[in-house]
Amino acid sequence: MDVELLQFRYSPYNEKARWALDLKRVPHRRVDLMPGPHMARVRRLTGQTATPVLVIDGRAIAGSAAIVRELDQLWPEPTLQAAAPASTAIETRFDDEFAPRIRRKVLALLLEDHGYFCRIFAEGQNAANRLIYRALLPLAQGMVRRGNGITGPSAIEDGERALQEALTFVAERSRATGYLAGNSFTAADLAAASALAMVVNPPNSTMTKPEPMPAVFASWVASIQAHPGTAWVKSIYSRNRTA
Ligand SMILES: N[C@@H](CCC(=O)N[C@@H](CS)C(=O)NCC(=O)O)C(=O)O
Repeated sequence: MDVELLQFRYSPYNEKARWALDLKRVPHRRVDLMPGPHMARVRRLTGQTATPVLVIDGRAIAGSAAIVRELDQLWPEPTLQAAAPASTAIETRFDDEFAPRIRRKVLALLLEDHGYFCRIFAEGQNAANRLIYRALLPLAQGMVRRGNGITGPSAIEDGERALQEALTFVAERSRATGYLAGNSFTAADLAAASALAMVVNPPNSTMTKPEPMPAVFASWVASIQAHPGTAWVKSIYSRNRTA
């Protein structure tokens, strides 16, 4: 089978798709898209603009949950129990509630440093594309804010609240077995760890941010390092994030 992932490098939903592909050892290609210029290509394939998009033998699948389900059917081992209600409920909570709220604060802080924003989101592009992206960002940043619901300081404060709620949720929920749904790694763990990786910044991973991080972002990352939820994300990454 020919498998191609159209992705953004630093995105929780794209990380979910990458992680599922890696876990199941599915041979595939990854195409890095830049937020903004990605729209035409993704819309042509799927009728909407969000990444990740997985193309299997020419058939495009949009949405991380749909992708993980499809991968679980086509490559059942190891199972992510992507269709099991206990796992799906937690996955949906992270996909639809926690990740978008946390992402608002992440993007708002990153947009304070255009050089760093471009370094992150244009990584892997050629020099010309990087230059164009940097030049367009002052114009495009309004679109990024609007598209992600960054309406003002209250949206950013809410991102912090969501992060704390989500860290507490995983710390408590994983206490019994080390996992969020049952006693093995499922789509719930995949979604939660990928969402929290935006701020936990697990080392040596596809979500590790380039150094040096902007000071404000670095101190945010530092502020949660002692949280038991952060310890859970790091341990899940070191145990289950096979590259
Ligand atoms: N519910 C979707 C959300 C995907 C999403 O929000 N993707 C973002 C990146 S983090 C994106 O591609 N945004 C650009 C756009 O929507 O045009 C999923 O699970 O895949």
